[in-house]
Amino acid sequence: MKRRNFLKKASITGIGLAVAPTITSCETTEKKESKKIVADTSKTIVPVVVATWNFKNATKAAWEVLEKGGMAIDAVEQGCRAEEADVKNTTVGKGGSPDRDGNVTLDACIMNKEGNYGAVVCMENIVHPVSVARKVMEETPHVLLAGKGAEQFAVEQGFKRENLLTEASKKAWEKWKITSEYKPIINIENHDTIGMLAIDSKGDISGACTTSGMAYKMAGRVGDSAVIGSGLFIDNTVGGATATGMGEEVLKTVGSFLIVELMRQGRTPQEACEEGVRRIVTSNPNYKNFQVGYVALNKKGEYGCYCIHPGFGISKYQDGKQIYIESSSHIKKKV
Ligand code: SD4
Repeated sequence: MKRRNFLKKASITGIGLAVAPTITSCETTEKKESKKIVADTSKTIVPVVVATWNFKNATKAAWEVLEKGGMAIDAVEQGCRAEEADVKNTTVGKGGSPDRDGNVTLDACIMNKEGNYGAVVCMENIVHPVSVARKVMEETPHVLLAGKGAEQFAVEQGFKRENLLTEASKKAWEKWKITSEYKPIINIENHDTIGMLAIDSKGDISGACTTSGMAYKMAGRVGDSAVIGSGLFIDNTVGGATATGMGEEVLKTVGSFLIVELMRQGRTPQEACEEGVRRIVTSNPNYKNFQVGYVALNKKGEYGCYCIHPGFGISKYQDGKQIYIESSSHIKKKV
């Protein structure tokens, strides 16, 4: 089959409705209209972008790149930048919650269709770590820069230094300090990290992930989000996966790499995400006290998502339409 035909846009309506497999096995409830999304899965619908959580502005920004025929790598960078600049998101970029000493430290990575990867960890004072990660990928012989070195590189590349601690995040931190006993927080509510996967009209996939990490973490703590294979993994022959939640657990199971490898072996994105979560809950009896959520997208444009606790979901922009999809979860009721 000709590549162009293979990638041809398909209609969401039509014969496929009779077959009625959902485009994903996620619980595909559209929140606003509360209707089931069904599609003809025999055809591929590209371009498409999916992201952790309900990030409307981010998927819109990514879609604006994709609909003009832009590359997936540009789409995921632009999408992640939208969250990094949003001071209301306390888990990403400017306005992100600081560590327990009051310093905002950011982790971000990006991975392209050639399997190249760039990342920064524990970087301060720069609003857009995802763009610095891209510079690491494209302008250096390295893949990962940390701390002061990452910040210095960013400044050399023309990024401006800025205070990332907003009045609101400073106030919240000061409040936390009163009762915290200086203990880093591990809970299921500290979320809103963005992991994003996109396929462009050429059928190529890229991904990015960006976070300020766990709120009030220990100084120097690095989570999964910027670590290749954990918070993100892309293989342009298979698809991609990304993670949100308790980074330590994702790191220990190399979650995103695992999910991509499972898809390579024939699992659907949904099955692969479920297995990724299963690895964590079977090895950690404490799993009720933290959240992990995965999103996966294969090269056919099929996606899946799964998490430990209810409350996780993914945003998607495809075929000019934006939707939010609630994820099914290992634990069925809120604990
Ligand atoms: C981390 N995985 O640093 C990140 C946190 C996160 O939504 O995803 N929050 O562990």
